Amino acid sequence: MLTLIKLWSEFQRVVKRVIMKLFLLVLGTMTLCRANGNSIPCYDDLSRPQRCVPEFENAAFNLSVEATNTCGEYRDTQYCSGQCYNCQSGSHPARYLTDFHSEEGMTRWQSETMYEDIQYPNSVNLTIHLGKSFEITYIRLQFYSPRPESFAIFKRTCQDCPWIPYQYYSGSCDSTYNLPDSEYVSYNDPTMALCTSRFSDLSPLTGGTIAFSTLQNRPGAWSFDNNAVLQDWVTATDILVMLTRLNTFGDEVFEERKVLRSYFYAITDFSIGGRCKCNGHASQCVEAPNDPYNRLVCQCEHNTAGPDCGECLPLYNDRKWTRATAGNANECMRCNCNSHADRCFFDEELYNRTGSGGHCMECRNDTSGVSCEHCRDNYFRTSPDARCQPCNCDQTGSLNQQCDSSGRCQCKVGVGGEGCNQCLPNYYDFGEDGCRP
Ligand SMILES: [Ca+2]
Repeated sequence: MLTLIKLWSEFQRVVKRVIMKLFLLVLGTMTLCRANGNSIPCYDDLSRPQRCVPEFENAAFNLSVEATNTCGEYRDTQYCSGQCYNCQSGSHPARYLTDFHSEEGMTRWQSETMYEDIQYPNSVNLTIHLGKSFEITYIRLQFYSPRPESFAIFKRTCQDCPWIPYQYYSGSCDSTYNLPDSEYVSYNDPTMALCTSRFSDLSPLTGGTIAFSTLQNRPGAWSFDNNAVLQDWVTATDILVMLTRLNTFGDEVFEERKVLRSYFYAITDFSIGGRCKCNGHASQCVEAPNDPYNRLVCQCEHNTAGPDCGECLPLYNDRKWTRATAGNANECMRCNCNSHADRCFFDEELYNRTGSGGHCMECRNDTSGVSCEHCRDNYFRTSPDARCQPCNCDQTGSLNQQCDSSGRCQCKVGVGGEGCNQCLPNYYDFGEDGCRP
């Protein structure tokens, strides 16, 4: 019986270990590879349009990170962790934040130490430019050093836009960031940035992780599809991590060189989980053609266009551009311009009146009208398929320049002839008042 119990518990241990290994494997591939989670195609098996999304990926993978401070960057410096080591240029560069590394050979970025004066109120910033807007699910940092006493994550949505705080982590929320220590998001302000003290302990001394989930505990997240405020909230083109204050044992007050050199920021991995933002109208993002900055663009479907598929193609504005939802692809609809125009704009008033909002622009072939459906002023045609021709009504002999559908002009009294250009028989004195009998 005893052997049976032993065997059973051994079996359980093996199963647990296998499950853990599998879990780590999945997690590893998710964070380390840029391409992984499934994309959804923009058309179903019957070629009907449906909401589509690019694959879920680590958007930070292999991207360069701008660090305002890196150990050894300008001259060799020392850091101590048990014994002391040299850091020289290239020892712990910022690219090690987003590189591919194995569990055994973890590479890390590292800052200068407190000896070089990086402690609060000085801060160290890490910035990643994603190259286009992404919808961010999480931002994760894996520390080699203890997690900071205070740091913050910001995002912005364009190159010149202001930085918007996502989350503060601090053992001193009140004094460092002037915020309450809270994990509660108010219904009235679903995009407020919180400050939490939960992840700011000195322990673990190494290997601590912090993951910020953009939608966790956010009111309205369950109806994300219809929540424009939260859709904006998860959107970012750049991410900034501001390392504000180092965690210490308090022994730095003695200003002993070796102690000061034992305090620094070091991060092994900086991941950003999310999808390239295409508003439900693309299943792939690709490098923009001929772009010197290697920026990405969506490969737009559903007759949409723009880097984020945020507008309709020029001839597809018959209804207002709308983001795709789970229930509706909201594809852009072609305007009816009778083949006489390549562009149209969405005319809300026209849409409300007729259910079709496409207002054609720059009608060709002397046509005019919201659908280029009739001839422009002072032109005529004999049938809807015929070409529009000029009326050529005589300036002097015609009441106006517009002719009827057979090209007949309206002549003044006593006037006749082609385009009202002469007096009728038995009339004379062709002039501004017509002809006299
Ligand atoms: Ca690394």
